Amino acid sequence: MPILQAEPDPLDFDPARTALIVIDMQRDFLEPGGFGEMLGNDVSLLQAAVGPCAAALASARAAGMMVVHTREGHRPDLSDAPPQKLSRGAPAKRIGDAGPMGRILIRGEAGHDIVPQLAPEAGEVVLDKPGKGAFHQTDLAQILANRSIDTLIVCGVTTEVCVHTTIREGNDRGYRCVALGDACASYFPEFHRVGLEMIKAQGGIFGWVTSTGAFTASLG
Ligand code: TIU
Repeated sequence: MPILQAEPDPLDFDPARTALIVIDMQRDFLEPGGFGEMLGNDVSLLQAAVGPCAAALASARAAGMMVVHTREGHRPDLSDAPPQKLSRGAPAKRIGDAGPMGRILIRGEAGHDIVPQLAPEAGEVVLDKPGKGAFHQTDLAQILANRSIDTLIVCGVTTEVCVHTTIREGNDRGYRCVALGDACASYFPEFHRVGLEMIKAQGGIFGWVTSTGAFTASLG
Protein backbone atom coordinates (compact mmCIF):
# COMPACT_ATOMS: atom_id res chain seq x y z
CA MET A 1 0.00 0.00 0.00
CA PRO A 2 1.30 3.51 -0.75
CA ILE A 3 2.53 5.57 2.19
CA LEU A 4 1.50 9.22 2.19
CA GLN A 5 3.93 11.50 3.99
CA ALA A 6 1.70 13.85 5.97
CA GLU A 7 1.39 15.75 9.23
CA PRO A 8 1.10 14.90 12.01
CA ASP A 9 1.91 11.33 10.84
CA PRO A 10 2.37 9.42 7.61
CA LEU A 11 -0.55 7.19 6.65
CA ASP A 12 -0.90 4.24 4.29
CA PHE A 13 -3.84 4.22 1.93
CA ASP A 14 -5.46 1.97 -0.64
CA PRO A 15 -6.03 4.01 -3.83
CA ALA A 16 -9.04 1.81 -4.63
CA ARG A 17 -10.66 2.97 -1.36
CA THR A 18 -9.56 6.60 -1.59
CA ALA A 19 -11.37 9.50 -3.27
CA LEU A 20 -9.99 12.85 -4.37
CA ILE A 21 -12.55 15.53 -3.49
CA VAL A 22 -12.08 18.83 -5.34
CA ILE A 23 -14.10 21.46 -3.53
CA ASP A 24 -15.89 24.33 -5.30
CA MET A 25 -13.25 25.31 -7.89
CA GLN A 26 -15.95 27.42 -9.55
CA ARG A 27 -15.57 30.37 -11.90
CA ASP A 28 -17.47 32.74 -9.59
CA PHE A 29 -14.98 32.16 -6.76
CA LEU A 30 -11.79 32.05 -8.86
CA GLU A 31 -11.99 34.11 -12.02
CA PRO A 32 -11.38 37.81 -12.48
CA GLY A 33 -14.77 39.38 -13.16
CA GLY A 34 -16.64 36.89 -11.00
CA PHE A 35 -18.66 37.14 -7.79
CA GLY A 36 -15.60 36.74 -5.52
CA GLU A 37 -13.82 39.65 -7.12
CA MET A 38 -17.04 41.71 -7.14
CA LEU A 39 -16.99 41.42 -3.34
CA GLY A 40 -13.51 42.98 -3.31
CA ASN A 41 -11.45 39.81 -2.94
CA ASP A 42 -8.06 39.21 -4.56
CA VAL A 43 -8.85 36.15 -6.67
CA SER A 44 -5.19 35.55 -7.50
CA LEU A 45 -4.92 34.02 -4.02
CA LEU A 46 -7.38 31.33 -5.12
CA GLN A 47 -5.84 30.94 -8.57
CA ALA A 48 -2.72 29.63 -6.82
CA ALA A 49 -4.57 26.39 -6.06
CA VAL A 50 -5.49 25.64 -9.69
CA GLY A 51 -2.10 24.19 -10.73
CA PRO A 52 -1.78 21.95 -7.65
CA CYS A 53 -5.41 20.77 -8.04
CA ALA A 54 -4.68 19.92 -11.68
CA ALA A 55 -1.59 17.94 -10.63
CA ALA A 56 -3.54 16.09 -7.94
CA LEU A 57 -6.30 15.31 -10.47
CA ALA A 58 -3.77 13.98 -12.99
CA SER A 59 -2.24 11.64 -10.40
CA ALA A 60 -5.59 10.43 -9.09
CA ARG A 61 -6.84 9.77 -12.64
CA ALA A 62 -3.66 7.88 -13.55
CA ALA A 63 -4.07 5.74 -10.41
CA GLY A 64 -7.72 5.02 -11.20
CA MET A 65 -8.87 6.72 -7.99
CA MET A 66 -12.40 7.95 -7.52
CA VAL A 67 -12.73 11.68 -8.23
CA VAL A 68 -15.52 13.91 -6.92
CA HIS A 69 -15.94 17.57 -7.92
CA THR A 70 -18.25 19.69 -5.78
CA ARG A 71 -20.03 22.93 -6.63
CA GLU A 72 -21.74 25.22 -4.14
CA GLY A 73 -25.03 26.51 -5.46
CA HIS A 74 -28.79 26.55 -5.31
CA ARG A 75 -31.91 25.81 -7.30
CA PRO A 76 -33.02 28.73 -9.49
CA ASP A 77 -36.15 29.19 -7.35
CA LEU A 78 -33.93 29.36 -4.20
CA SER A 79 -36.23 26.88 -2.44
CA ASP A 80 -33.22 25.00 -1.04
CA ALA A 81 -31.47 28.10 0.34
CA PRO A 82 -32.08 28.88 4.02
CA PRO A 83 -33.31 32.45 4.69
CA GLN A 84 -30.30 33.04 6.92
CA LYS A 85 -27.96 32.29 3.97
CA LEU A 86 -30.01 34.40 1.52
CA SER A 87 -29.84 37.43 3.81
CA ARG A 88 -26.00 37.45 3.99
CA GLY A 89 -24.13 40.22 2.20
CA ALA A 90 -25.00 43.62 0.82
CA PRO A 91 -28.33 43.94 -1.05
CA ALA A 92 -27.97 43.21 -4.80
CA LYS A 93 -24.89 41.12 -4.03
CA ARG A 94 -26.68 38.17 -2.51
CA ILE A 95 -27.32 34.59 -3.63
CA GLY A 96 -29.71 34.63 -6.58
CA ASP A 97 -29.00 38.25 -7.52
CA ALA A 98 -27.63 39.10 -10.96
CA GLY A 99 -23.85 38.83 -10.88
CA PRO A 100 -21.18 39.36 -13.51
CA MET A 101 -21.32 35.70 -14.59
CA GLY A 102 -25.05 35.11 -14.19
CA ARG A 103 -27.15 34.76 -11.06
CA ILE A 104 -24.90 34.36 -8.02
CA LEU A 105 -24.44 30.73 -6.87
CA ILE A 106 -27.31 29.43 -8.99
CA ARG A 107 -27.01 26.06 -10.70
CA GLY A 108 -26.74 26.32 -14.46
CA GLU A 109 -25.26 29.83 -14.48
CA ALA A 110 -21.82 30.40 -16.03
CA GLY A 111 -20.22 31.46 -12.76
CA HIS A 112 -21.41 28.29 -11.02
CA ASP A 113 -19.37 26.12 -13.38
CA ILE A 114 -15.99 24.61 -12.56
CA VAL A 115 -13.00 26.48 -14.02
CA PRO A 116 -12.04 24.99 -17.41
CA GLN A 117 -8.53 23.99 -16.24
CA LEU A 118 -10.15 21.51 -13.81
CA ALA A 119 -13.09 20.38 -15.94
CA PRO A 120 -14.54 17.05 -14.78
CA GLU A 121 -13.91 14.06 -17.04
CA ALA A 122 -16.42 11.37 -18.01
CA GLY A 123 -16.98 8.97 -15.12
CA GLU A 124 -16.19 11.53 -12.41
CA VAL A 125 -18.82 12.58 -9.91
CA VAL A 126 -20.04 16.19 -10.00
CA LEU A 127 -21.82 16.93 -6.73
CA ASP A 128 -24.04 19.98 -6.33
CA LYS A 129 -24.24 21.02 -2.70
CA PRO A 130 -26.38 23.72 -1.10
CA GLY A 131 -24.17 24.11 1.96
CA LYS A 132 -20.57 24.64 2.81
CA GLY A 133 -19.96 20.97 3.66
CA ALA A 134 -20.12 18.36 0.88
CA PHE A 135 -22.13 15.91 3.03
CA HIS A 136 -24.92 18.33 3.96
CA GLN A 137 -28.10 17.51 1.98
CA THR A 138 -26.23 15.55 -0.71
CA ASP A 139 -25.86 11.88 -1.65
CA LEU A 140 -22.09 11.91 -1.12
CA ALA A 141 -22.17 9.38 1.76
CA GLN A 142 -23.99 6.83 -0.40
CA ILE A 143 -21.70 7.49 -3.38
CA LEU A 144 -18.61 6.87 -1.22
CA ALA A 145 -20.13 3.80 0.48
CA ASN A 146 -20.88 2.24 -2.91
CA ARG A 147 -17.14 2.27 -3.62
CA SER A 148 -16.09 1.30 -0.06
CA ILE A 149 -14.16 4.56 0.25
CA ASP A 150 -12.42 5.08 3.60
CA THR A 151 -10.00 7.93 2.87
CA LEU A 152 -10.66 11.39 1.41
CA ILE A 153 -7.93 13.52 -0.17
CA VAL A 154 -9.39 17.03 -0.13
CA CYS A 155 -8.39 20.14 -2.09
CA GLY A 156 -10.10 23.29 -3.39
CA VAL A 157 -11.54 26.47 -1.94
CA THR A 158 -11.80 28.01 0.49
CA THR A 159 -9.58 26.41 3.10
CA GLU A 160 -11.41 27.69 6.16
CA VAL A 161 -14.94 27.47 4.81
CA CYS A 162 -15.96 24.67 2.44
CA VAL A 163 -12.75 22.61 2.68
CA HIS A 164 -12.79 22.77 6.49
CA THR A 165 -16.49 22.02 6.80
CA THR A 166 -16.21 19.01 4.48
CA ILE A 167 -13.19 17.62 6.33
CA ARG A 168 -14.95 18.07 9.69
CA GLU A 169 -18.08 16.35 8.34
CA GLY A 170 -16.03 13.53 6.82
CA ASN A 171 -14.00 13.00 9.99
CA ASP A 172 -17.16 12.71 12.09
CA ARG A 173 -18.50 10.14 9.62
CA GLY A 174 -15.40 7.97 10.01
CA TYR A 175 -13.38 8.91 6.94
CA ARG A 176 -9.66 9.60 7.16
CA CYS A 177 -9.45 13.11 5.71
CA VAL A 178 -6.24 14.55 4.27
CA ALA A 179 -5.97 18.17 3.07
CA LEU A 180 -3.56 18.97 0.24
CA GLY A 181 -2.36 22.27 1.69
CA ASP A 182 -0.98 23.89 -1.47
CA ALA A 183 -4.04 22.77 -3.45
CA CYS A 184 -6.32 24.67 -1.06
CA ALA A 185 -6.61 28.46 -0.87
CA SER A 186 -8.42 31.30 0.81
CA TYR A 187 -9.06 34.99 0.16
CA PHE A 188 -7.43 35.43 3.59
CA PRO A 189 -3.83 34.06 3.69
CA GLU A 190 -3.87 33.96 7.48
CA PHE A 191 -7.09 31.92 7.54
CA HIS A 192 -5.51 29.50 5.04
CA ARG A 193 -2.40 29.05 7.16
CA VAL A 194 -4.22 28.69 10.46
CA GLY A 195 -6.95 26.59 8.87
CA LEU A 196 -4.37 23.98 7.89
CA GLU A 197 -2.74 24.18 11.34
CA MET A 198 -6.11 23.49 12.99
CA ILE A 199 -6.68 20.25 11.06
CA LYS A 200 -3.40 18.66 12.12
CA ALA A 201 -3.09 20.08 15.66
CA GLN A 202 -3.56 17.89 18.74
CA GLY A 203 -2.24 14.80 16.98
CA GLY A 204 -4.45 15.33 13.93
CA ILE A 205 -7.64 16.30 15.74
CA PHE A 206 -9.77 16.00 12.60
CA GLY A 207 -7.39 15.06 9.83
CA TRP A 208 -4.02 15.19 8.17
CA VAL A 209 -2.27 17.81 6.03
CA THR A 210 0.13 17.11 3.22
CA SER A 211 1.29 18.63 -0.07
CA THR A 212 0.31 17.85 -3.63
CA GLY A 213 3.91 16.79 -4.28
CA ALA A 214 3.82 14.27 -1.44
CA PHE A 215 0.48 12.92 -2.71
CA THR A 216 1.69 12.48 -6.29
CA ALA A 217 4.96 10.95 -5.04
CA SER A 218 3.04 8.43 -2.93
CA LEU A 219 1.27 7.21 -6.08
CA GLY A 220 4.58 6.89 -7.92
N1 TIU B 1 -16.63 27.19 -1.31
C1 TIU B 1 -16.58 28.06 -0.29
O1 TIU B 1 -15.68 28.06 0.52
N2 TIU B 1 -17.62 28.99 -0.24
C2 TIU B 1 -17.54 30.18 0.39
O2 TIU B 1 -18.52 30.88 0.52
N3 TIU B 1 -16.31 30.54 0.84
C3 TIU B 1 -15.92 31.74 1.33
O3 TIU B 1 -14.79 31.83 1.79
N4 TIU B 1 -16.74 32.77 1.27
